[in-house]
Order: sequence, then structure tokens, then C-alpha cells
Amino acid sequence: MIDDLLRRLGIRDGHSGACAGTWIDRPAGEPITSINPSTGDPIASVVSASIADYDTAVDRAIDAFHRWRTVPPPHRGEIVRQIGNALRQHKEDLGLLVSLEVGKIRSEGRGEVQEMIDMADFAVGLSRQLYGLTIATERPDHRMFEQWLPLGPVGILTAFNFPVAVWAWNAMIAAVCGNSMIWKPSPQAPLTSIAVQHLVNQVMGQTEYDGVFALAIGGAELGARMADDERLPLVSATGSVAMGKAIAPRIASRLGRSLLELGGNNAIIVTPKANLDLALRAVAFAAVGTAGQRCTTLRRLIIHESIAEGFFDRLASAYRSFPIGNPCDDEAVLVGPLISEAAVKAMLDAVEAAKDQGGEVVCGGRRVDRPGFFVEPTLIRAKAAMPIVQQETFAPILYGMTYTDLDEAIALHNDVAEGLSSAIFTDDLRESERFLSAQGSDCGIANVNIGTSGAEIGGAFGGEKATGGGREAGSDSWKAYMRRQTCTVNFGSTLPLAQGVQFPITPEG
Ligand code: UN1
Repeated sequence: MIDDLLRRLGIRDGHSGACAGTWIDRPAGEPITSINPSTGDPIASVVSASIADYDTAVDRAIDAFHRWRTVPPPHRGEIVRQIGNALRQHKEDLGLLVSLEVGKIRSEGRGEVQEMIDMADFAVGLSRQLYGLTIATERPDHRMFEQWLPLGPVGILTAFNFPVAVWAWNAMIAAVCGNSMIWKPSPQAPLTSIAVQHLVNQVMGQTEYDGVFALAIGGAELGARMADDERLPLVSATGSVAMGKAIAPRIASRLGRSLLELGGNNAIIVTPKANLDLALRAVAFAAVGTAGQRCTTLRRLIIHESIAEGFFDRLASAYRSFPIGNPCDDEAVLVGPLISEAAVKAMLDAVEAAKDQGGEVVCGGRRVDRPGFFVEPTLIRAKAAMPIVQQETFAPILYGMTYTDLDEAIALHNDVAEGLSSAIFTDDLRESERFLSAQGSDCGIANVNIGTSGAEIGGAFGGEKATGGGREAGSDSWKAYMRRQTCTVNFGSTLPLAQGVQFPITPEG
């Protein structure tokens, strides 16, 4: 099954993670083995890009940029439309590969590919809507306006948990904006990146713009090289807060732009006015979906003390009923594996720390006794003062805490380093509006009666504080991928100066 799938997606063992889209025949990097997290077995090994391979790839990307930036944006959109169609045709296989390589359940594997398709469609429409403003000028016979121009080759660093969708957030937009790009995927998910790059190459190979999309597979050393690389005016990076803190100063020191989408320590407030059935379903998906490995995963439940007991009980029985297993074997599985042995250890360490700090494990907390990297969905009664509650552990651990009044709940909610996603469950307008007000949630995403994860692509995605401040995907996120130019045209025959400044010089001197 695996061999057939890889063949259908154009991947062969020993495939190079550097040649794709960059004309490098013999990359010289270290081999990277992709591990199936549901079994612990290797799937395939690929050759990574050496730093020299990467440098050649960026030179090619610059060359491609010089041609691509001259293409009218709607024509770029037409090519992105073809990429979207190629993804549509391979949705089932690509979704299965996502499940195989990173352990997502099947519907989430398909959803990941759908997110790429949605981004392609969005970018096609955007290619005719890269609007600039016309601005009233104070000078007679003048016209002032803004235009948005391509930026250059963009560096894209993605994480294992959305191995291809987050690339599409960046790549589809960057492409219609007239940029070329170089993608460093997570070394834990090289195969999905090669499969996607392969499809993109098939489309781009039919055009004169081969090289606009490039791939370089590698580890932290390559990421650091990209951060330092003055040839990349923008580096967009998704990953941990620690990763962001490591690369952001390097990018800033060369006055480059960074677009950061880092960790979250997301919470839901459930008030006594909530529809508790709705809240239960949302909390369960947000905390347990993707085995707790989304940056939008629900990590803290802040529930009113009057309803907490019953809610924890119902949540614990839901948790115990979730089918855990290998998503590729069974469509009904709702909880797949963590990505690695290290992730299992981090989860078990966090549970131990929570217990030491006074937390009470309501359910879960253990490794599942089977091959691969499976853990039980875990609910821990906690207190906000416990240090572990401040930590984002990429695993299905939910800390349940109680509150007495809503202001206290909002204060607890905001009392973490990150500011990505947030939600309140209530049918009371005063409560929900307070949560959405300037005194409410401090996150980039704030929902009412919807969980913290599973955002649509049409909105700008990202968060505040330690989440890094970047915005990707929809709305006007495209502006981060372009340079803004303010243009003023004098169509008169005098030279009036702004602010009424006088500088009388006659041309004769
Ligand atoms: C991430 O985990 O890095 O909102 C992105 C969501 C997804 C994206 C998550 N659309 O959960």
C-alpha cells in the first residue's frame, strides 16, 4: 500500500529533497528518514539539501523572480489555479500521505489538502484584487496613490503538524503577489513536501516560470541560514516560540522582515449561560483533535465553578470513548499518534509535572501500549498558578480550571505568554461582547460558541504576544508579501511643496 501510494505521488526512496524545482541534480546533504508515527517504522529516506545546494536554489529563485514579477497578477493567478486543480486531483492520495507521515486521522488528512485547495482558490481571486489606495493630495494638479509590488524570494519554514497546508497559506499568496519562494519543510515530514513539490513542478514545467517554487529539505542549520540570508527579504516561519526567538533576532539584525506564527496556549471560557452540549463537542475536538498537536489546540478550559463538576465528568467519558489507533488502517479512528518518541516523553513529563504541582488527572495521562507513539487524551484538574499550565506541550493534555466571575476568567485567560486563539461559550450577549471587547481576549483569534482550532482560510490567521504577531492566509495578509510604494505624480507646471513650504528658486537661478 505504501509503495503504491508513494509511486502515485512521484516519490521514490532516496528522492532528493533539494532538486525539486531547483535543477540541482546531486544534492549533498544528509539523508533524512521519514518515520511512520503510527508504527515507529521508517517509510522512506530522502537526501536533504546541503547549505551549498540551498545557496544554488536561492540563486535560481532570484532568477525566477526576475521573470515572474513581470507577469500580470491575474496571469499568475491562472497558474495558481492549475496548481489548485492538480491538488484537487490528488486530494485523496495526498491526504492519505499526510495521515501516513504525521499520523493525522483520515478526515483531517483530507482537510489538510482541502485547506491547500481553498488557499489556491482564494489566491486566484486575490490575483485580481491587489488593491492600492488613492489618497487625497494637498497639492493642486497632483495625484497620490499606493501600489503594491513584488518583494523578492520568500523563505517559508513550516512545521510537521500542518506539513503542507501552512506552506499553501504562504506559497499561494506569495506566488500571486509575484514572488518566488524557497520552502524548508519540517524534516519530520519530508515526503508530503516532496509530493506537493512534485505536483507543482508538473504545472510549472509547462510554463516559462519553472523555479518560482523551490524546496530545500533540512534541519535547524538550514533554517538559520535562511534567517541570515540577505537575499530573502521576507522569512515566514511557523513553529515553536523557541524557534521564533532563535530566528527573529537574526532576521531583524539584517533588517529583513519576518512573519511569525508560533505557539499558542489557547483557552476556552465556558459560562453558566453556555449551551453545554455544544461546548462539550467543541472542547473535545479542540483539545483532542490532531492528538493535541495544533498551534490552535485547546490547552486550558476555564469553566464556571457551578458547572465544572458535571462538565469534567461528561468530558472524561467522551475522552474514554475516543477510538485510538492507526488512522491509515481505520477511518473511524479519532485519535492518532504523536509525531515522535520525544513527543511522547514530553507529554509524560508534563503529566508528571502537573501531578507534582498539585494537578489531579481526571482521565488519561498514560502511553498507549502498542507500537508507535500513542498517548491517551488527558484531562487534568489544575490551578492557574501551576507552572506547567504556562507551558505549551504539543500533546492532548487539557488543564481544567474554575472561575467565579467573568472578569476573573478573562484575566486568567490572558495570563499566558502566547496570544493565538481563544473562545467563549455563552448564549449571553453581554458576556460574549465583553470577551470580544478591548478588555476581553488578547488573542489574534477570538470565537464565540466555536472551539479554538479549525479556522477557515478566509480570515487572517495568527496571534499576538509570544505567538509572534504575524498574519497568514486570508483577509489582507497578502500585504506582508509585497512592498508598498507611495507614488505622487505632478501633472501641473508649478512645483508646490507640501506643508506650504516655500523655496523660491527660478530655473534661471
Ligand atoms: C497550526 O497548527 O499551525 O485553525 C495551524 C486551525 C488550522 C490551522 C492550524 N486551520 O486549527
